Amino acid sequence: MEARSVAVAVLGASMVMTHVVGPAPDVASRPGVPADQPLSGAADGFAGRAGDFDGNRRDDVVAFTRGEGGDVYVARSTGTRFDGIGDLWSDTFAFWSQAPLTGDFDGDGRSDVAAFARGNKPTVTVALSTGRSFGPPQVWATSFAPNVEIPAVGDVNGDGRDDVLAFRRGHDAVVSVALSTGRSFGAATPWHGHFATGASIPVVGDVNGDGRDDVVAFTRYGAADVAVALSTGRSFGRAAWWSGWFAEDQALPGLGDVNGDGRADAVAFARGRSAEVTVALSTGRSFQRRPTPWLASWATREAVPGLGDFNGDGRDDVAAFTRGGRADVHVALSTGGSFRETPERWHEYFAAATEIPQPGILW
Ligand SMILES: [Ca+2]
Ligand SMILES: [Ca+2]
Ligand SMILES: [Ca+2]
Ligand SMILES: [Ca+2]
Repeated sequence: MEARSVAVAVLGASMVMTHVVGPAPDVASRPGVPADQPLSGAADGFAGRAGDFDGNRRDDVVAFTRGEGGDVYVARSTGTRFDGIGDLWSDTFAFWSQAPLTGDFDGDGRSDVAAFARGNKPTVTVALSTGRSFGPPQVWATSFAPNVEIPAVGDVNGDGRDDVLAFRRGHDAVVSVALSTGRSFGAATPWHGHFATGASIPVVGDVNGDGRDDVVAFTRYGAADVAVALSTGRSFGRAAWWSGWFAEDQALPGLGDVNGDGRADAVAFARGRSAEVTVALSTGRSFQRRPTPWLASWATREAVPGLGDFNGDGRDDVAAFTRGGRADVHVALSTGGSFRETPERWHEYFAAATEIPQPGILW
């Protein structure tokens, strides 16, 4: 409580990114998203799913200050809002421009956090949830997601423990996986030789509902193709087109089971002028040919959208983090056929300035 109050006071005084800006990132973590600049463009980014840090089956939100401070705040869902304003769950996690993601890496039902350093010292650090805080940072891998590879999290072999993925993209678009043993990540293993090429955006989710997370690549822009490679439990199979037109231009793509049938659906946040949210439900073999608008305007301007089941009804909802000086968090709950915005904000001060919220699609 105290630490957060100080941050609030300082932020109110200067209205700038007080506890994010620090000395320049060291060389090792430099290829990541700069800690002291707004996230934008298509060159680099990452996206994470929601975490349930206290294990009560409602997804919560987390914010990483990164930079020099490495503070991590959690606000737990009550089902109608995110509770708490100073809940510091760690003060030594995810520094500088590391990419912070969530996942249940030890499979105890409570979500943990992982930080990817990338660059030329590609360490992956994990802090396990105790249900009330994150434990000490532990190095779970020393050579995973090097350089500018895109990190992601998912349970690709379906054993109940989340694993880590790295997408190389570009021409040599290898997808690497390191399986969780519950105490560390195993060796990086190629699970696909050519997936999410060029500047495609990779997303991880269980699109066919078999309990193993699959990989999806969105080309966006004028092509707006969507490719899927299903997990066999040991690798990702041949890529198949699941949609010929979804998430065009600079729309931010995500995956979430928005209708609660056990299969992850495709969600696109247009942002910009229209800011529409479009859904293409998974049939288990493809995404619906005719995507439908589920919400007219969401996550406008620079707000960060995210997906998670915040009220615990089994259907994924959408969040929007305004960040900056306002730092509001809004939620629109899934009805199974649309997203309905709740009249009240779910938090009045969370993920301020350029803090990284999760769940968040940060491209
Ligand atoms: Ca929870
Ligand atoms: Ca696993
Ligand atoms: Ca679904
Ligand atoms: Ca829900």
